[in-house]
Amino acid sequence: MTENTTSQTGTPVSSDSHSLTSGPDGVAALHDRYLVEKLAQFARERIPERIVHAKGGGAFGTFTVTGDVSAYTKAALFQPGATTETVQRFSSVAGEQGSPDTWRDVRGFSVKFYTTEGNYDIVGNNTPVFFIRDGIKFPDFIHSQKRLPGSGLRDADMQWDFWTLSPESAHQVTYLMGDRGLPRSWREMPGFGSHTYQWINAAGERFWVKYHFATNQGNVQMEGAEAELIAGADADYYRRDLYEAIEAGNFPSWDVSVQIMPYEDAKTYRFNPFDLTKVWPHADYPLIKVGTHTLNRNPENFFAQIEQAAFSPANTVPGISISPDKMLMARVFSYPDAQRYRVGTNYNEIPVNAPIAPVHSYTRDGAARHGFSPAGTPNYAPNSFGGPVADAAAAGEGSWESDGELVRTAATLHSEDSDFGQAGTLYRDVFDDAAKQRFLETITGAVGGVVNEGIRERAIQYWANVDAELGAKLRAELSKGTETSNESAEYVGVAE
Ligand code: HDE
Repeated sequence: MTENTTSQTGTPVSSDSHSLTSGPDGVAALHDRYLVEKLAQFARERIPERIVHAKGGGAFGTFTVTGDVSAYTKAALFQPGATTETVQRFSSVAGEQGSPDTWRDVRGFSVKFYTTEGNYDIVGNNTPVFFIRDGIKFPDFIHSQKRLPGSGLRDADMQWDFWTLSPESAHQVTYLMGDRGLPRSWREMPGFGSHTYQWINAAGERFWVKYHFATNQGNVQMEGAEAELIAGADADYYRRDLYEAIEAGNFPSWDVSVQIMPYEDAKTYRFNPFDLTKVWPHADYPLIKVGTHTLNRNPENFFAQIEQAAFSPANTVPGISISPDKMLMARVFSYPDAQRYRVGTNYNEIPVNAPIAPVHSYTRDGAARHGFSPAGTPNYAPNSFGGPVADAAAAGEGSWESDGELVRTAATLHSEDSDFGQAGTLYRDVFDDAAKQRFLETITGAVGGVVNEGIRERAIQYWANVDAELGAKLRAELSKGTETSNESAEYVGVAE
């Protein structure tokens, strides 16, 4: 039997086609409360899009532990044989909500684990490093990658100005301009926790850890020209690919591994292990397999379950903590702050964000509050009436030594730290000859879009610092470009 339409308060309504008017050709009545409700609700359908990672898609899944890392963490979700339900969101960073999926960009890789000890989120990217190493630079970095305030256009000068004045970006820009900047789909790319996190085992011993998600669909990329065509033909290419694969029962999966660094090694390791612009070479810290993450269920409602999903590096569980990475510490503040604004104060009550673990909290009220404790429960702590009590042992928070003077300064350099070293290694040792050639073409196109001579010169020097020969090749390619454009300018002049 078809159900009758009702208002939001459950009252049957008489029409979804006709407003209440004074006669068939007369004025509309303000007391047509159903018309008013429909239009008022409609005008409020959108919430602010994420200031970064606005365009994305996602699905639900299951994480199954197949290895044994109990020597390094006591977290329940990583104990042998454990299975945990998850939700994952993929995204691009700079584009707006309707932007094409195949624009060259870093891709977000966020997983929320609904564990028995509370929600645990890994909010990473498809690259193991990032453009900057101090969160105070993030708003400026993002402004430079988004749009000019005047024209509303994206701008190569602004992008390269920021990057070349922030040389710590070189490693990530090498990833971005290389093949990995254009994955063929979200299914066919890896994921990384990127930062160094802390793990704590049952005996209280601490370790530093990095997460790796290796795709079981193979790492596949697309070429620049194809990506541009798809950007025009199907802006939702990645979102569609993921949805259709899961609908067809073709469930994508990733093998999850970790690199483990003993706590004391961090002090003397050749790279500062808390610098997000650096990787730990696998030869130093090999991958240890933990388990497999499989996506197996599409959202039933994109807005409720994906748009309102709120991931945060602040969501840790006993046995897992953060590290003294300045980027990570800034993120621990920023995500819940963004979500209180974007979704609302009580965003953790929305089903996609709500933990399966019971919540006993003294926070209360706020817009659209849904949950509350039984009337007799005290709403302050400490109290004498049997309210919940905090337990340092159960929380198992991480820690590290820190008793320095308050300063504003760069983090300590370790013996092999430099802005360009690992970028050069990636270019020389990881890219094969064909990849090197594609890389040169991509940076020639990107730097070729820079109009300001000083910034263009700095961009050439930036790549020369990554690899001297690469810098020379780029200079040669760009000077060819200048000749061509001069010729065509002359030609246009003649034609006129
Ligand atoms: Fe984010 N980032 N970020 N980011 N980020 C957000 O959170 C921020 C950074 C990443 O699928 C925002 O809820 C700061 C690194 C992903 O919903 C915001 C800094 C990495 C997503 C925010 C960074 C990321 C976001 C936007 C510098 C990879 C999408 C709205 C310290 C390791 C999550 C929101 C999703 C989203 C802030 C840097 C990944 C504003 C301040 C590094 C995957 O809170």
